Amino acid sequence: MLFTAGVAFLLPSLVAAQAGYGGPPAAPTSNAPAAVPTAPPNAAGQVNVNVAFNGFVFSPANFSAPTNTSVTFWFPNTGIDHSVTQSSFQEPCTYLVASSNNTAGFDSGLTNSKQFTIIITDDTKPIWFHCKQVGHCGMGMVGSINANESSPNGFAAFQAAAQKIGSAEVQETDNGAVTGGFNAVASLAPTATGSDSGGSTGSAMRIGISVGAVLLGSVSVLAAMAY
Ligand SMILES: *[C@@H]1O[C@H](CO)[C@@H](O)[C@H](O)[C@H]1NC(C)=O
Ligand SMILES: *[C@@H]1O[C@H](CO)[C@@H](O)[C@H](O)[C@H]1NC(C)=O
Ligand SMILES: *[C@@H]1O[C@H](CO)[C@@H](O)[C@H](O)[C@H]1NC(C)=O
Ligand SMILES: *[C@@H]1O[C@H](CO)[C@@H](O)[C@H](O)[C@H]1NC(C)=O
Ligand SMILES: [Cu+2]
Repeated sequence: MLFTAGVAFLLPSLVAAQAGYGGPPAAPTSNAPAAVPTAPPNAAGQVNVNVAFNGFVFSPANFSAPTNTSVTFWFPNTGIDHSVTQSSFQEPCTYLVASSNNTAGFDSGLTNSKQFTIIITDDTKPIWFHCKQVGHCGMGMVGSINANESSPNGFAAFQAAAQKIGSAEVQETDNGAVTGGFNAVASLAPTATGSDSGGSTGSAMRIGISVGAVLLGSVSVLAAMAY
């Protein structure tokens, strides 16, 4: 308890930002919406991505991740649904389906207040994705994993292609979550944020995780400040 209070004293803004895990809702300290479950710091072999935490963007939107990395997308509860929907470089705002064998990309479906995880299965191939909420992809709400910026098919070119579609973006059908995918696979539909801490003691565990995340967050903030 004293320890937690000490952390809160040192890091009031981080504590407020992390309150979505299980603490009481915090008053907004910036124009970020209140009670948004923000992505915790990355663990080994794992990357967290914020979905529209502050503006209609994935954050980070472009990164590399070795095979077997687990990538978890954190959806806010701001009243606007978003998705993580696999696409192709050629068609940034269109769900990827291979008509030849009827194989489909991963898709969280439009959702909020959830987390959605994909596992990288081939880090030698780029993975492209977008938000299917109509208008968002055209505004540049797209992302890539293991894209090669030195090739013609980099993230910058992908996002520019999405923005070129702009308001001409076509509304896609939403059939809910689709597991599977190309070069990265989802094995589960989105789950409630924090539900992986499990069971009837979940709430207490989430508070524990939250404090741990705040401590880790403070370490990375301090590390970042050192540079
Ligand atoms: C995208 O990520 C890759 C891999 O980390 C990096 O090499 C590239 O420079 C990034 N592209 C942009 C536009 O930031
Ligand atoms: C990925 O995980 C699978 C299953 O554990 C393992 O067989 C494979 O060797 C791993 N690949 C890499 C590149 O780590
Ligand atoms: C289906 O087609 C896609 C694209 O051509 C390919 O990447 C994938 O491996 C194929 N899947 C199967 C099961 O044949
Ligand atoms: C990235 O693309 C460039 C240009 O096409 C190519 O020379 C390079 O080998 C690629 N890098 C990787 C890691 O695939
Ligand atoms: Cu969106």
